[in-house]
Amino acid sequence: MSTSRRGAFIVIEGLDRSGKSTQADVMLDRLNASGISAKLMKFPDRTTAIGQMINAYLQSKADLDDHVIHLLFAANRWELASTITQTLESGTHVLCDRYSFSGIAFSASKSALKHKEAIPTPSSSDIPYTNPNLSYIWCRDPERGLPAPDLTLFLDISPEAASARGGYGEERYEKAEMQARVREVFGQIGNEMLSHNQNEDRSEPTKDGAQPRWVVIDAGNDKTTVSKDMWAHVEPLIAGVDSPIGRLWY
Ligand code: NYM
Ligand code: MG
Repeated sequence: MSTSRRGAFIVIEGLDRSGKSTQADVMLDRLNASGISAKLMKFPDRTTAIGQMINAYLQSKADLDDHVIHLLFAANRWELASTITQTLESGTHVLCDRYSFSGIAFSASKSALKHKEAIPTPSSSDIPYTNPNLSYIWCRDPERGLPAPDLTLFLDISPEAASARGGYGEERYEKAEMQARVREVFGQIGNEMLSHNQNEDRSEPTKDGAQPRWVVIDAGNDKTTVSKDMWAHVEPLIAGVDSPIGRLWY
C-alpha cells in the first residue's frame, strides 16, 4: 500500500458460537497468504492484568458488580487502544475478534434480564432504554472515543442455531435466554451505526473504498459461504485507507 495509506480496522462481532474466531483465523490466513500485513487482536484480551480479572469473572472464580465488570471490559480496550492506532498507522490491518459492541450488548442485555423487563423500542437516540442501571447509553459512554472500526462484520445467527453447534460452554453469559437479549441489543447497535452512516452520507461506497461501517453477515450458512460473504466487504479495504482513524460515537 502507498505510504500515505493506513491499515484498515476490521471488527468481527456476534453472539457466542457465531463463528467469529474461526472466521478471523480464515481471514488472517487469507491476508497473510497474499503478503498483506495484518494483525489479529481479540477482546477481552485475557493476558493483561485487567484481562485476568475479566477472565476470573467469566469463569465464575470472582464476583464483581455489574458496573465494575462493564468498566473493566472497556478499560481492557483502552489499554490496547494505542496499540491499535500505532498498528494501523504503520500500515498493518487490524482484525479484531469482538470490540465495544460486545461490551454494550452483553452488559445492557444483562441489565434487562435482571430487571425482567422487555427491552423497549427506543423512542429517541438519547434514551433508547428505560432500565435504570446499565442503560444502553451508560454502557456506551466508556467506549466513546476509542478507535472506530472502518468496518464491522456482524455474524448473525439465531441463539438456537448457535447452541446447536455443540451447545454453549461453561462461562457466564453462555445461555440461550441471555444470547437472545444480546442479539436484540446488537440489532439496536446496528441500526444506530447505519443511521450514523446515512447522516454522514457514508451509506454508499466511496472511491477510496470507504464502506458502510456495519454489515450483517448470515452466519447460519456454511463456513466457506460465510468467509466469502465477509471477504466481499474486506477486499475493498486491503489497499489501505486514506481517511484518518475515526473515534467511536463522535
Ligand atoms: N464480553 C466480551 C462482554 O461481556 N463484554 C465485552 O466487552 C467483551 C469484549 O465476554 N460471552 C463477553 C462476551 C463473551 C465473553 O468472550 C468472552 P470470548 O470471545 O468468548 O472470549
Ligand atoms: Mg466465548
